[in-house]
Amino acid sequence: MTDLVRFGVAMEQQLLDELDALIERKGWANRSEALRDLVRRELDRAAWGSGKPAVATITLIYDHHVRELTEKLTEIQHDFGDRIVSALHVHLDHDHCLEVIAAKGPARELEKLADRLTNAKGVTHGSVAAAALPASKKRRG
Ligand code: NI
Repeated sequence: MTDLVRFGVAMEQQLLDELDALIERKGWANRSEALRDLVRRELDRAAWGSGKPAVATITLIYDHHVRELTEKLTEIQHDFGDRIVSALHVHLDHDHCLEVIAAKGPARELEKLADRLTNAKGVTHGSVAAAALPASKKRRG
């Protein structure tokens, strides 16, 4: 773990009580761990839509009988071919497919990719989990 820096936080008693209740529910070890997680989550949210490096998984459920939908989803993925790391396709039942796509690149581009896929007509479920790509000490340039 990298060096930790201590700092003081002031907040209203009621807000602190709510934070402690949340910590209990979510299973964080302590307030510091909770604040670190919450700050990271907010940084991920802020990075989304920026040019910063990010990773994302895009989950889709769709009815493959919808006319030209499968072709459309494939075409979108080819447009972003160099951003897609891996894709998993599961034939859920006679009608439905589940697709999980892992992508890496500038957050703004991943957002575009996710929007196009999840908004495609016939996609019944679309969700995205995104995170700012953690800085790597080994990465150059
Ligand atoms: Ni399928």
